[in-house]
Amino acid sequence: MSMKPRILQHGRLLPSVEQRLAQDFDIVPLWQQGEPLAFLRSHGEAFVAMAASARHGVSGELMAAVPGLKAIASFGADYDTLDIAAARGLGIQVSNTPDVLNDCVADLAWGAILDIARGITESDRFMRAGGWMQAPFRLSTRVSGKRLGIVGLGRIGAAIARRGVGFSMDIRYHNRSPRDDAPYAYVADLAELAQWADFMVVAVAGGADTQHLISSDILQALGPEGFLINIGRGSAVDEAALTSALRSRAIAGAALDVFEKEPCMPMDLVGLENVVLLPHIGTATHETRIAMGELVIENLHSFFRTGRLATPIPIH
Ligand code: 8YV
Repeated sequence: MSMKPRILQHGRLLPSVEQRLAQDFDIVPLWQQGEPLAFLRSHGEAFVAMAASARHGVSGELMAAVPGLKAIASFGADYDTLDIAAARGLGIQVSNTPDVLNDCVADLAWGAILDIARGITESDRFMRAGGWMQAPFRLSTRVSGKRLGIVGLGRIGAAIARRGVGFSMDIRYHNRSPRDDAPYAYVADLAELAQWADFMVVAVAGGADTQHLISSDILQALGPEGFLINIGRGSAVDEAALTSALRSRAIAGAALDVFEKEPCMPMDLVGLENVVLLPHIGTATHETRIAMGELVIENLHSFFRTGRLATPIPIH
């Protein structure tokens, strides 16, 4: 009999992370057991811990089908796809993988800001199509020294803001409440921040609290000179309103790493030049994905050693 603690794994992880998990734990991959709920009805009692991923999420129904479940270690910073209320009700601890991904997500946010303002991928398309032979590329928009509005000054938002200092940006932010450790001006009214900002970066988590926070009114406030960058969650932006704002040039442009119904996006965006489209790659570097995997493993070890996860999600 294996001496390794047994873990239920829900959803695939990076192959290297799965290999590392298998070194330390006896993994039972749920997706290989036929119909998950039927499998759990007969075998659910064998598990106290689960490795999961923000991409696949964990429903309350699945949690309830594992009667002895005490801990879920999820791969990803956000946990909008996990039924946290159900976990609380069932006495299940949940961990995420915060901090280790801040830098790479913030780097990508800056790539997106520079791209949409300076037309980097657009000019790449222009080069490949032989456009330079016909005429010089269009003029673009300066970034340095402009106004940067951060929606959601959490750990990722703060990493984005710090980089903005290097670009001599004037930085303000909107949050549910001001942060006393932030050296940037707090703007309580999101529409006011949008009106002020040249570049507005959305770095909020998903879920009911932020659903369509960026509404058609906020886009109107951002205005025809303003750019929207979203590296948080697609659900935070009203995508239909954004698509029409981009089409009518009610805003100058957008760079999007996240969408409402991934891996789909509104096909109307494909024909627009004033949008940069990215396939949810904020955390997708070798280094960050490995660090996220290590943190999942650390959480599981901590749970089996002490009964507590190492990086439990914050209690709201
Ligand atoms: C992806 C993310 O969800 O950490 C997050 O919240 O958005 C990303 O890391 C990742 O694919 C997790 O599976």
